Amino acid sequence: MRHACAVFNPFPTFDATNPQVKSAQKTLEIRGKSADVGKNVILFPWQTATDYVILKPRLSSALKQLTVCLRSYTELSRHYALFSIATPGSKNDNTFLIYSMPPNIISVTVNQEDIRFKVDPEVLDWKHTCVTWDSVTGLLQLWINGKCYPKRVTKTRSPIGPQMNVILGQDQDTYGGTFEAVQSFVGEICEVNMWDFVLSPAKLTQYFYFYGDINGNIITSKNYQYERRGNANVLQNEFCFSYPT
Ligand SMILES: [Ca+2]
Repeated sequence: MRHACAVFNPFPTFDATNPQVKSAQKTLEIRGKSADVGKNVILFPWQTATDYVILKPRLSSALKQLTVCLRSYTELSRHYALFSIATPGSKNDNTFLIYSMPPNIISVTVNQEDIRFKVDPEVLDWKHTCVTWDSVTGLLQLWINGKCYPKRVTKTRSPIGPQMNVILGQDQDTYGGTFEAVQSFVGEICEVNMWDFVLSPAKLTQYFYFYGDINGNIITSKNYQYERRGNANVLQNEFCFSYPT
């Protein structure tokens, strides 16, 4: 039987010549999102202590400033690690950690100093998170979905690295290890970028609203340098936003 209306599948197999993809890209351009919709999405399918991705930042000296941005999508209502940096020689190694504590707290730890931001409650949608930190002033900013939460200042002023392990999907309690399944991330992460400077408010806002040419200078989502472990998987040419929005 012939249907009166074609059923539109918003997530067809990515093919730039596919009319459905072209149509979706057109709509996205109208909505202010770039036609460059095919992204590398990292999928963490299960709660384990063995699934994670190691990112390889390009670093020659310790970080005096940093910005980390990423998008995430999860059903988790328990605590989970979004982004974990550990450096050698420390026991409980939260050198830099973005740790979500649903429904409305995000902990950002810098050099073991835990700063808790009160945030809007989590909803079941893609979430854009950016954190910036300046070691000279201690200024710490958390941006979620283009909203800057009240700025904080850390007591710690020690630059980070340059030797470091950057891990997605788990919280490092030691350098490169000692994970707990109950703190693991389950869901999707994409557009992970990191800079060795503090991005301007204009750039941070732009990167939330537009899915264009984002290219972190020490970690870039354009071309991840990574190793994956366990069942964590990198899917090519996926969407990393809900459709339609
Ligand atoms: Ca832990």
